[in-house]
Amino acid sequence: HNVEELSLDTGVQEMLLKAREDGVETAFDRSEAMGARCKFGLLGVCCKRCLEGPCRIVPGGKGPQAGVCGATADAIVARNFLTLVTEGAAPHIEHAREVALTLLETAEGKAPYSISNPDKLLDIAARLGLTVDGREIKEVAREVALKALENFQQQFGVLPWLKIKAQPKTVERWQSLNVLPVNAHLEVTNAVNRQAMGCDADPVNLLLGAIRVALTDGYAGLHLSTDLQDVLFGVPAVVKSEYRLGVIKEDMVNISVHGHIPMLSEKIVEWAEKLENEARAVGAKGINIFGVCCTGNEILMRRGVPVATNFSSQEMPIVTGAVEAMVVDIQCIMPSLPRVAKCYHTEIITTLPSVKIPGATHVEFTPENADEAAQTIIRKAIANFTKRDPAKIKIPQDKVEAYAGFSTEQILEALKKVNQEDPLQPLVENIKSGNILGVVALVGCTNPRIKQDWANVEVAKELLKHNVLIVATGCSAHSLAKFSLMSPRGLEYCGEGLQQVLKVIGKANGLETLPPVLHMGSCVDNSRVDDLVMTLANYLGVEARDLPVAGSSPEVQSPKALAIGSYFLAQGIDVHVGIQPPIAGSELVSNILMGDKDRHALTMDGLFGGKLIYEEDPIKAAHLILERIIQKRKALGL
Ligand code: BF8
Repeated sequence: HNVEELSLDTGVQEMLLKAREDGVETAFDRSEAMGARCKFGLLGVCCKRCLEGPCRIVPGGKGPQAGVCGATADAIVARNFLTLVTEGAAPHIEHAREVALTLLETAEGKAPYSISNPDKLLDIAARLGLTVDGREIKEVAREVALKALENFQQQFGVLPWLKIKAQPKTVERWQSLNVLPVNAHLEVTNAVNRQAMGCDADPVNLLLGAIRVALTDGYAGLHLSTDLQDVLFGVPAVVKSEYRLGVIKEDMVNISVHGHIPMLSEKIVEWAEKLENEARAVGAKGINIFGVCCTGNEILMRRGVPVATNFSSQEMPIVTGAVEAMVVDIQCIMPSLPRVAKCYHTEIITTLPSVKIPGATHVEFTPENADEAAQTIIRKAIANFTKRDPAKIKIPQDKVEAYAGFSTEQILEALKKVNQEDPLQPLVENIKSGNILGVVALVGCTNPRIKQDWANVEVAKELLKHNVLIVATGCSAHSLAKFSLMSPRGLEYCGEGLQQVLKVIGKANGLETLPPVLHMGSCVDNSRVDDLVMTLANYLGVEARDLPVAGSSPEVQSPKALAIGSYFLAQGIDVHVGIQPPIAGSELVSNILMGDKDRHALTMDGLFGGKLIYEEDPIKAAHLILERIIQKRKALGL
């Protein structure tokens, strides 16, 4: 393929050409070499849970219609879907547990972090029913951390974080369908257990099981991570930064942070400042930290650190020949990184015991040794600066400006500048009048199966044209930022009504305009999207499922995105995916997940109020989303 067909990002195109010249294989090459994907896998009808098989069902009745054990296509597809959602939820749950432990160790003085946002801590403590008056902040932090850890321990009752966040009426519905989670470890074990050979074979029960895991993901994964990270590192507020490979600087020690956990990246940023002198001593002008993937989002949102690139092109910073170290923690890290780095002087540094890669250096990171680990990593990078091969250096010049930092708290602050007493009133009035037709969260990944950034950007532009306000997270947010949708320049893509609203709110805040896409953070920060939806729903006295809102993940690759999507479905929010989910091998499962409640007896739409929409064409997808938004508006009498 021509590089123009592989990515919309010109810097990535340039580096793909360089990789070819340097003899480096990339994810884009491997995707092409993989050829057409396995049909059975795409349909979800392959089962390899035991040693009787692997079995596969041939669609259309022309071969085996059940596995050796008798499992039908419906059971196999539903079980595989549950597997994906579980594999998506577990990483978020582990992430949240690590943050809770870090908060505990911080409160006990064992880890070198501080409580950056006592207000948020006190708010959470109050919601949890803890006594806060007259108590030391560290004492409250310790109790909140212990309460957070109950999300992984309690044997009875409902997940504590769900209880403090969800709407009572929605909780009743979940209760009646028996999908309320008890604790995160129990739910993951239970989900793995029911998928096991000879266990749950009822497709409906299995799909409800997926919803139960998705709710666990939402509350014990996403919400818990964001809340406690905000307590430790601060609630994001508007920042201006830069995007694209042009943020890599030729005359500096370049360190890329890649992965998901801010405990590590925050420390790297902190120590990079402190060790600038050592970088100067080897002839560099200083230390330049830049982000890749979601940890990039975390330090962008809170520190304004620039972002080089997103998932599919994570190998490209190395190809510039100017990156001294790529530090990784967990999730979405391609095992190919050390192989690419071998052609250059870049050192790939893994940091956690559960994510090691052959060819990488391992510097073990724990909350307690965070300062030492960060210093070791930065000193390794500084030492690598002198090993550069000038003949191999080529950095794309493109970079663009972007605004980020739109936590729910920040959005409310911005709205207060328009109406101090009743900040939501202007937003709601504009939704009622149609100046804002609805709100869509553009979330999820990029995927080497399709042209990088293209579908994310096209869906967004089409929605903006129809006056849909967009919030974004994850790698999808990176796509939109790279194409100026997070800067005032993005205004030209918006319909008139939306333009007006963005300008009014922007002016009240001393800006020319708000950007048309509001960056809400990393993938765990889809909790912020949920917070925003809850704030609106509670203000209007309706449920989330009644609002003209939707989620869209045009370039999804990770099961994590499917877990998050299922969490939105459970809330009654429609979710679009632009890559075929592996469910087409069962009509029953497809109808339950994607069908309309008026046409099928049993659907997510009927049970919860939201459905899965699969459409690869971004323009058609945008219109399917718009149709549903208009339906929801009508039901609200708008
Ligand atoms: O958690 S968007 S490719 S980096 S899975 Fe991964 Fe997808 Fe990026 Fe962040 Ni989210």
